[in-house]
Amino acid sequence: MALPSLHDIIAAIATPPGKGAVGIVRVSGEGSLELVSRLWRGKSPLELGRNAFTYGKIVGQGGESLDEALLLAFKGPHSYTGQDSAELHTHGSPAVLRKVLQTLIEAGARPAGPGEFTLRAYLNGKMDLAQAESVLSLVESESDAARRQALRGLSAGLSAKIQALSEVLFDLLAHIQAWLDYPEEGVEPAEIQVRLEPVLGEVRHLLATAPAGRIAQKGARIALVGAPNAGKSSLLNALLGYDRAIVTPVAGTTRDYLEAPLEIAGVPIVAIDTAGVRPTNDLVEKSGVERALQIAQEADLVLYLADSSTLPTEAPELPWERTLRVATKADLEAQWDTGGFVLVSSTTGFGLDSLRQTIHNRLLKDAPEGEVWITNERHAEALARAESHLQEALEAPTDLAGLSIEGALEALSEILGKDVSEEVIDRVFRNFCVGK
Ligand SMILES: Nc1nc2c(ncn2[C@@H]2O[C@H](COP(=O)(O)OP(=O)(O)O)[C@@H](O)[C@H]2O)c(=O)[nH]1
Ligand SMILES: [Mg+2]
Repeated sequence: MALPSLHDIIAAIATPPGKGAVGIVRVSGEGSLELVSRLWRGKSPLELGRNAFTYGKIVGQGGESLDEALLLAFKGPHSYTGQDSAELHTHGSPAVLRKVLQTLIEAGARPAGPGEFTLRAYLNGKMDLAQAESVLSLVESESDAARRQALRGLSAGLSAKIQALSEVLFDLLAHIQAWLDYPEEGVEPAEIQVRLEPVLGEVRHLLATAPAGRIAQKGARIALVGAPNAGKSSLLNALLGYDRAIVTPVAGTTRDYLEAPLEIAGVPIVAIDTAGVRPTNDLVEKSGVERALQIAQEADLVLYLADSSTLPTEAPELPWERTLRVATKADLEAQWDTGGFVLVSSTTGFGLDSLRQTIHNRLLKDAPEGEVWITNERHAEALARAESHLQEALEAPTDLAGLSIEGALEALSEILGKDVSEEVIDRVFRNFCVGK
């Protein structure tokens, strides 16, 4: 498979389908400003300053006026793609945008593939692969946490970290080589360990943020589990702010499960209300209970709800390391010691904010605010490989440690997109939208 050529002029509608106040058509490639100038009535983009805009008319090949527009001209290499580029900001009509795109194509441009502008930016060295992936994450971010992380990645937060780690490793390699060549002058092997350990520590620290990064990017599934009448459906409704689930004093009301999307402290959540867990011979209820326990096993976080106003029931088998204990009905008199539980009342709203905060902290617990997180599977996979190579290097005799360090360096450089195969590049950009 070959990557698309860098040498032709690409064009695409950059704004989403549908009507809007403004629509944008992007063009990039050597000769793109000349091409646009032939379809432009107004100050020529060739006579504009480096990054400048002007107002005028877009005309068809026959001179027919297509729309009044703003023309933004970027002289390469000072552009997003690194090549001459232009943006036409037209009225946001699908008919106008299609016509302008078609006219550009008739004049010699070709339709851009998904992410091809960003692909050019990467291939022209305007950004590394991790930054390009952050562009995609930013476009796709649906939560505030995801947006912040994507922006951090775009401004090379992760890249700088990877670069710094790689430099330490390169330095170490040089020292090991020196030691192999002149053992009497080089560093002691013990010193190599001392310098490797912090690198491994950093890699592990980064890797530990991956679950939180995935949750920030894709959201989390939270299961509400507990005995019948524990207040699961009431809590779901209270968190949602409207009555989604049926609430009754009759135990066993919720027999199937029910999913509802919400946002907790900037993280997209799917909350799952489940059937109350208790021993039963009712066939429907029994499969509801089984399903509830299954959902708990698969959830990112489980809320185990227990009614504080009645005598405690036996807790079911739950993934306790991912479970938060919640005592419900705090407005009633407690019948047991609720220490270690988050105390809430869905009736009065007591404790809901603190529950939200606790959920947020649990979901993102290994990802400190203000630091770089791993939000991308490809990065997590490469870091995991770097980790095992570094572990190997620590355990290997000095003359062999170099090989493992080289392995780690290779894995790290893949994150930045150095020496990656066209397949990898293709896979990254395939997920982009056209026009980005
Ligand atoms: N006083 C009080 N009653 C509650 C509270 N939450 C739920 N209930 C009541 O407890 C009963 C069972 O609630 P429900 O949400 O259906 O429990 P589920 O079976 O776990 O889904 C209903 O009668 C609710 O009105 C609460 O915070 N305070
Ligand atoms: Mg219920």
